[in-house]
Amino acid sequence: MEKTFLMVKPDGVQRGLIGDIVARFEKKGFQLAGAKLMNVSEELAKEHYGEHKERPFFGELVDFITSGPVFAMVWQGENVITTARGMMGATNPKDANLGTIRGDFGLTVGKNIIHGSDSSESAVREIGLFFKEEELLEYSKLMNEWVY
Ligand code: 3AN
Repeated sequence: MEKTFLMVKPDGVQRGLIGDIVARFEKKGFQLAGAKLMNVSEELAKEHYGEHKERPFFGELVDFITSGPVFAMVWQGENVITTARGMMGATNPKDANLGTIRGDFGLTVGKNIIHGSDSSESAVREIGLFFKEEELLEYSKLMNEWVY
């Protein structure tokens, strides 16, 4: 099943948006495979944002993502990579449609609430950077007498 890496950034955690963001992906129908609240080390931040290392905002990006806890997640389901990007909205919240996470909650490109993998290659790379294999769970919906 297709998987993607999503991360509520420090601004989203500070503003108490974890629950709202998780709820959106749950309600859409995706399945949570792993999640944790964690601090991002400078080393992990530089590795994660490696493709931006020549960009003028690289230092700012690393400082911000290491500035406080993030909520890292792996979600799975059909077309989850593309659909999650759509649910996040445009990189710059000023261009993001209302109804998207960045459109509803964000103001500036530097603090845009959420990260999501942009391709299947990025998803594999980023899941591997943030999660150990044993932290990702495969489970099916149980048909128990207490689920109705
Ligand atoms: P996305 O997160 O939508 O994939 P990218 O990969 O282009 O966007 O950018 C990675 C992160 O870099 C963004 N989430 C944003 O926080 C930051 N960023 C992008 N452009 C700028 C910019 N012009 N100034 C400051 N930060 C930026």
